[in-house]
Amino acid sequence: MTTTHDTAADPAGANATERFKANKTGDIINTPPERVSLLAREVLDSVLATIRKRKVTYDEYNAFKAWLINVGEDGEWPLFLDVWVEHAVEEVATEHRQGSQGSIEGPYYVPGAPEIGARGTVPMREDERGTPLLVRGSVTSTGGSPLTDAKIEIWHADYYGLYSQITPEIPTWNLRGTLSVDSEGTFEVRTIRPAAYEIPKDGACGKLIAAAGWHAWRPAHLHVKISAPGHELLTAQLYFRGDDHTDDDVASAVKTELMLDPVPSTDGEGQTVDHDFVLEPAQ
Ligand code: MBD
Ligand code: FE
Repeated sequence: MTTTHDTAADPAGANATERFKANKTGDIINTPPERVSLLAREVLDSVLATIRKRKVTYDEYNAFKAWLINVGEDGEWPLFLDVWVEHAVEEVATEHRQGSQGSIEGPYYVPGAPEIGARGTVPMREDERGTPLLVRGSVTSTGGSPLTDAKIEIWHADYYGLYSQITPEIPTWNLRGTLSVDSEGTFEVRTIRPAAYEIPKDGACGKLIAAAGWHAWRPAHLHVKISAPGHELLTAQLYFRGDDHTDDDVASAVKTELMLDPVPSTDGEGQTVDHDFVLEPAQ
């Protein structure tokens, strides 16, 4: 990556950009011109409305132009979009659902995490820091039947708020795993409680946050994707009741239905929580 401005941005942003290019097609060629025209026109109109209403100056316009260039140079378009825009797309995409609430995917999903069965521990370092956490539950269809072929992908940050494959020098699949539920549709996954996550502050997104006087925090969260044949993919995040920033997430992605309330484990150290997932039959 070549940067032509003076910040050396956290590699997390650029790594997320590479991931996005590897995972997605994201092409607009199948969108009819009328739709492109409508969306582009409305977005531009809302920008123009703000310029007129707030009497935006040339200095502000040029600062904005320089900042947009920086977002690209820092590889932070996925970070920017997933933090400030994705939550509305997720809301619209899932508003028809009767099943479990979803939340945004965010920039750090990697497909193909190691299989750990129906009762497993996510890959972690021998000295992985953090409170041990056991999450157990079931996957059912909205009608109530267990989905015995369901898979649960889980990924999350470590005790320091860092993700494998995004921050260098963390083992490749650290705190990333894929569960297959058992013949009753139930699962148990052992991991550690992640820390709150502060989005990188030394790139263009951080510049915006500093310039606006905002904060960069997301509450601690577990990311999940639950899939089963004949059902809509459920992408969600789970949060912890009472944690910092559950009510002022920079990414606006917290929902009350996604809040966990773990209790001390009876069988030893750490905490346990039950959480079930209900999937929508595919349309
Ligand atoms: C994250 O871990 C995340 O989940 C989101 C949405 C944005 C930045 C980092
Ligand atoms: Fe995250």
